[in-house]
Amino acid sequence: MNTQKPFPTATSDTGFLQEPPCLKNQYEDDIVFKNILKKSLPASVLAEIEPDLSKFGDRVTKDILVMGDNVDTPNNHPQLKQYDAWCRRVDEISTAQGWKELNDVAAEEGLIAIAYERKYAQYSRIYQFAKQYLYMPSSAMYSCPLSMTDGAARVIELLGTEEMKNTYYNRLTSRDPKKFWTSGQWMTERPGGSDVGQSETQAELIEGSTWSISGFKWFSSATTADLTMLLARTIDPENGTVRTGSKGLSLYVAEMRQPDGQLNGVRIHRLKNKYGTKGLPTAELQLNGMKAKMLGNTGRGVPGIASILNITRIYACLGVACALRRCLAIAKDFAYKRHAFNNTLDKTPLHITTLAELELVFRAGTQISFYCVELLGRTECISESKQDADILRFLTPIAKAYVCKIGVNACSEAMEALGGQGYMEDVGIGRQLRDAQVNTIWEGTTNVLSMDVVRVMKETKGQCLVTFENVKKINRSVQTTFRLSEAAKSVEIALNNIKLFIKSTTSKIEMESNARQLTFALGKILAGALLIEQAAFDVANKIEGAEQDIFVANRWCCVREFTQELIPIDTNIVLEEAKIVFGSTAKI
Ligand code: MFK
Repeated sequence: MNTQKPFPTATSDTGFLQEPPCLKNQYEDDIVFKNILKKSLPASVLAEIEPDLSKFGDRVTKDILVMGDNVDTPNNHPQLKQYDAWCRRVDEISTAQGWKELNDVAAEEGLIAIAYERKYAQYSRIYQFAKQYLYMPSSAMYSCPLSMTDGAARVIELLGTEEMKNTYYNRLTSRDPKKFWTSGQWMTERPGGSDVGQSETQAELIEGSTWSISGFKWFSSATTADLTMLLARTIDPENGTVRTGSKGLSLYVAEMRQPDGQLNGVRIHRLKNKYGTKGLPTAELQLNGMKAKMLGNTGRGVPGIASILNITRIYACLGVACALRRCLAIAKDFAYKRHAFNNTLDKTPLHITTLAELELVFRAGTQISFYCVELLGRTECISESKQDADILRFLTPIAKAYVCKIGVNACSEAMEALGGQGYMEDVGIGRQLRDAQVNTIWEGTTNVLSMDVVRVMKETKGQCLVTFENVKKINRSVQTTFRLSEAAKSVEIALNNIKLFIKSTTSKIEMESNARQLTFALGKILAGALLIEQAAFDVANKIEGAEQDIFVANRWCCVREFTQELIPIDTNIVLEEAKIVFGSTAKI
């Protein structure tokens, strides 16, 4: 008979009988991330930036995490004061002290500046996003204004006047917190956020190059930003008419406040009550005569703002990958400490199998994210990189749609790995999950992005799939690595399946009904190729973690579902069934 001494009496002072998980240095503790950097950066660049990354990896577990916690404390959530005591309209948003501090940290640490100083040419983007990767999970969504600031800086660099570059661009890319400005991006209106062509806001030329903008913006994230990029329907100064649809929209830039500190024709209608991203002020705005300047040409607003979108979409993709990394850091440390059923969880087969599956998702998502970042850097810094730009155009919607979708589900699983403790707010997973969820939605939902993938395929007459020739190249280069050849073969088979599907799908309705499956299949294949490439690189360079990476690549690519990922739905049957279940008699 097993016996033991009676337990001491549990009281409210004894606490949960569990050593809490702890966060280690988020750079030093993350071999996956370190190996991606080794693969994507010249050794000399990595050697130069590594001390900064290590220092920052420590900071994000200390003072920066405290700032993020401060932002996420319910009493500190943004508040809107619309009137002062004398019933004068003031429309002031108050934010947490941590929110202001996170802004200053972002400037000082060069979270935007690094990309535009271009000290390391195309590799500057990797350095910058490496710091974003560390910052995001601790920043309580300050990464949202930063992502739009980054996109705004790029758009001004591409389309701005000299004056805009000397003023706005310099501020957006400054390292001095006193000079540093952030930018919002206002696109979504009452008719919706996806079908931008229905926008109602209008712009009228009032004098010189100054426009007056009026309308209603339904979602303005980062309402406390200093600047904003917005779409509006241009009233033709010659005949006073407007063009309907998205071709009637132009891109404008406006300062949030006038030189006297008053809001620039903006009324804050109300703050949004969101599911997550609680510390981030998102508002509905009434614009009445907001003074603005046009950026780019009349009627080219959508392609103009797309330069911002293509950057914020990469932030969304990486944002989910690093949120998952944070969840896993907590869940894995917990697994070593938590005793249950006579063992610690790390010795429980089902527990470690579950966490290992999540680790695969994290590695896949991080590989895809940094591949996009690498392409972004090349596109910006290498003048002949038209091919990289085309690849990036095709991969960005795939990356965001796929990584956000698999990553959010994985964050939810990671929460479960801590049982009831995982569901507790202060443990740190709840915030990651809630905030990660927005990334599947904002800047293009999964379905909108899947339709974008189909659109690019159509526009390029399938040429964009040449992108995936790169995947083949990656694979061919590792055929010699015996232990990866099966995985490489799997990738080829899956890719051929996709090509067959595209060739045999001639009807628009069939292609659209399968757009999600197609996008996810492309994402999965891309991840497979990148995981193989990483493993091959590690083996060739005798890098710590090579053995693990070989297992990861094989586990990702050599399962039956991988080659069968794209199982097209039979449109006729599915649509008919869906209509019956939905109760629709509409002709589709
Ligand atoms: C973080 C806190 C969040 C708080 C809560 C937030 C909740 C959500 C708030 C939001 O609503 S976020 C905003 C979400 N909206 C979007 O992200 C837009 C999604 N819709 C799309 O992306 C549509 O595909 C698009 C608006 C672009 C469709 O517009 P059009 O005009 O019907 O499409 P069209 O004709 O294909 O594209 C017009 C031009 O833009 C074309 O160029 P050309 O005129 O030269 O032919 C396209 O090639 C170009 N274009 C479109 N997308 C592009 C692009 N160019 C480069 N990159 C892209 N991604």
